Amino acid sequence: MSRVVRTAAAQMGPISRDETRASAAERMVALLDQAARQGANLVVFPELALTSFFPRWFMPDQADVDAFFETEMPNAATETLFARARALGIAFSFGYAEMCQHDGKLHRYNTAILVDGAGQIVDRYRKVHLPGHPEHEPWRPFQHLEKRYFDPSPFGFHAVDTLGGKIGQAICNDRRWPETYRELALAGAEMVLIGYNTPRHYPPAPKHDHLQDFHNHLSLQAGAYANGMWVIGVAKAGIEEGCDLIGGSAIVAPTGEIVVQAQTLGDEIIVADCDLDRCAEIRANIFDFAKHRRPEAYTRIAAKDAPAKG
Ligand code: CDV
Repeated sequence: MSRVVRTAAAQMGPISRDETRASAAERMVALLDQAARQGANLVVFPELALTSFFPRWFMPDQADVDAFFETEMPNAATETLFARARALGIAFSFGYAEMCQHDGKLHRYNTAILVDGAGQIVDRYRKVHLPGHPEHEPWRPFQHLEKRYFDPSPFGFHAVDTLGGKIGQAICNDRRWPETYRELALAGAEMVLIGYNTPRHYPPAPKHDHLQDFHNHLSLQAGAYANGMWVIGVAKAGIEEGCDLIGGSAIVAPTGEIVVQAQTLGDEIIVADCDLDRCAEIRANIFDFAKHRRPEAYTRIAAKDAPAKG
């Protein structure tokens, strides 16, 4: 049986601070329709797809922060998106700021969900690697307060059975960490969906600004190749509230090759036929984990102590 997932990466252009969730969701429906016309079975949207990337603003009043969070999903703003995808039988994923209760406490996560073609949420991933800083740093041209506004996920990485294979998710900064892909590969993932919001300017190391697109593809391609899996990288791109976000959304094959890449910094669909059986090209050869992996030599990887300096 064929295990080809016709996958659309649905890059989104900027979302302004005053754009409503309903308007963002309408744009997502338009992209979904476009992907459906191209025969897609899966549509992948970016990180925090319903709102502007709000961690760029210091908001002393928690109520202003909480206004960017969703307490249920689907909700009034996204109901049409869920309904349209279900009518078309298309699976989709997107990121949003999630406020929820567990362990008797209130939590705020940077979350991505995967919804199957029947409209069921089959995976909910919370971002593990939260970049940035917890306190207001006025010297920066813009803030990156993910460490202040979100809890780091205690749930780790996982892969779910859907679309005829095993699919995993990660979010933005996670894609730079080799551990993300290896954990997902060990969980069996054959495809990883990764939305991102990446400013071109990185205030603590501005000399790397010209490398942002390179580092994006380097990470996605290395992760795909070293683990023999499909990686779908999807940007929110363009000038968002004065902040320049890179594009470069890409569908990367298990060989590490970019199969298709976005050409704009706006709302744009790119589509590729992702044959999950192609994972074996790498997994049955150079990265045959069972034959060649040496976990006994990797004990520092999961140790909690800080690594030796120098
Ligand atoms: N949304 C992100 O996680 N952005 C980070 C920035 C801060 C570097 C990223 O890794 O792209």
